[in-house]
Amino acid sequence: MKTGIIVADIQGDFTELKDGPLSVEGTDQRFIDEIIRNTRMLKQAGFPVIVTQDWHPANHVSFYTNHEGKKAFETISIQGKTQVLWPPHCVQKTEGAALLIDDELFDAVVRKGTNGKYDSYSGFEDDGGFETPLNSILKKWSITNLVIYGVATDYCVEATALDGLKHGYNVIVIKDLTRGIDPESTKSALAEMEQGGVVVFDTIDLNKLK
Ligand code: VGL
Ligand code: ZN
Repeated sequence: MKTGIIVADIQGDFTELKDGPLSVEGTDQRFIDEIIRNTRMLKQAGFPVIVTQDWHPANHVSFYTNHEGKKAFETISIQGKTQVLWPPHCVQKTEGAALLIDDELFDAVVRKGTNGKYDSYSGFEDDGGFETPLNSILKKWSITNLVIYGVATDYCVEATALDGLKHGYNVIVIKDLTRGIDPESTKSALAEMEQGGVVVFDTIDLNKLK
């Protein structure tokens, strides 16, 4: 059994701290400091750390600005799937897409949502079924257990956690180190994860990790 840490989308555009266009409630300085403190602790304890990074081209399908007459947070259907139309965010190479975690605190970055045609909440694969390098990195490092936290609980964290189960990993989500976009869907995301077999802890207890 070997545990790997996945820190989801800690980027300025998702935070109140940086006044991001898609800022998630509760992502203030204190929250980011807690993310950094815990990530440093886990890294120092010897766990490999992988961060995901939402990384969209400017013409990305999920931006409402790329759909005439649509407003932010309206939904459309793409190939039978509901797509939320977001304010433009995490555009490749922009300041808002940058990670708020120092390079020395992680071992790999997995970028997602890089194909303009597909959204990708999961760190494993996008809505078109194209895989990121995440699974092969985890396999290469013989990781069997995942600890996931970051933003957003109801999108990236949930999708990555459920995909982790699907790929055969044991998955733990740390509730106090996640923040969600919508209170209702955040609540149901936590319930769905637990029903699916994700273990939800409030905080990190090093004694419970292997
Ligand atoms: C995400 C909204 C838009 C996420 C990405 O990964 O949580 N949420 N893009
Ligand atoms: Zn996105």
